Amino acid sequence: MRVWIVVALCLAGHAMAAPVSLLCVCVCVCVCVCETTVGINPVQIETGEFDEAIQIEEDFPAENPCLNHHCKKGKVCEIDEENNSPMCVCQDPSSCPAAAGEFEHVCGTDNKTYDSSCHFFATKCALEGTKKGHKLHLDYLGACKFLETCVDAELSEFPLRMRDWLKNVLVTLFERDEDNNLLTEKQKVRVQKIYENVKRLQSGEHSLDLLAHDFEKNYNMYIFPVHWQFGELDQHPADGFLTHTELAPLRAPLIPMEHCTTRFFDECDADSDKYIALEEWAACFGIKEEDIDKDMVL
Ligand SMILES: *[C@@H]1O[C@H](CO)[C@@H](O)[C@H](O)[C@H]1NC(C)=O
Ligand SMILES: [Ca+2]
Ligand SMILES: [Ca+2]
Repeated sequence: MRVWIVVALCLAGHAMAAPVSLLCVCVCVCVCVCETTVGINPVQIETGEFDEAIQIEEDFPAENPCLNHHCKKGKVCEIDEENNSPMCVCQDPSSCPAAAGEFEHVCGTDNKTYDSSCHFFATKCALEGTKKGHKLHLDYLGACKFLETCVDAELSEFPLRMRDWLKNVLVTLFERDEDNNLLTEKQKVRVQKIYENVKRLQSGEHSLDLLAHDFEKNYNMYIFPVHWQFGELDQHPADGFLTHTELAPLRAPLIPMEHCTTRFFDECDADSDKYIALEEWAACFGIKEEDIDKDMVL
């Protein structure tokens, strides 16, 4: 049985022009359990790939070296005719599948809308080696739009809601886990403690005062969720630092809804070295230095 977890979030922030800003949080965690009978049968996929291999073998005497040769986003495999070896070359954006709709659009840090992330990465690849290419990143999902500037008062509210959200995501994963192994045994033990705490806030909309109060009162409950999210993102490579690319899965869907996202993560990189270290990450979520534990991330 294969399990896909789609953790979709909507942290909808409605910053009002009025002095009091109303911010609401809504969390939707969808767990899709796709049985092999319902989803794509892996055997079928393998057969399909095999068919392709046979076809290519008709054209090339040796096995296609591009089979099983992985190229990073924005690149495709081509065979170097001279020595019949695979090489990754920039994908032509026009070879990207046409976007199925506006929801596939992405906005780059150049504030240009790209039809899809494929178009974006292909374009970025063509700029490889240039200063422009180095600075270009996928900023957020959806077409570029006007984002309000994040003022100090709003910025200070961001970690309150984000912390609460992280805790709720973990608890929800725990509740749905049963035997799906969404969490490791070690992680489960830690979440169990949060789960069993009846004083925990129910997910949903809370006033910022309540969130701030809960953080003070139940501080220990927030330590693990903050570490856990860091570990989920720090994978390529898992070195205790988050790059822009590693942070993207969290940032990209959040920015169109939370206009403080960019400023929050920029300032989280306290020493401005473009990497968010675990210490920096924990600090911007209000976790005390003595509670930072590298072992909790693994
Ligand atoms: C980015 O593009 C959008 C839509 O074209 C525009 O409304 C917005 O003002 C631009 N933002 C910046 C910072 O230039
Ligand atoms: Ca990393
Ligand atoms: Ca840093």
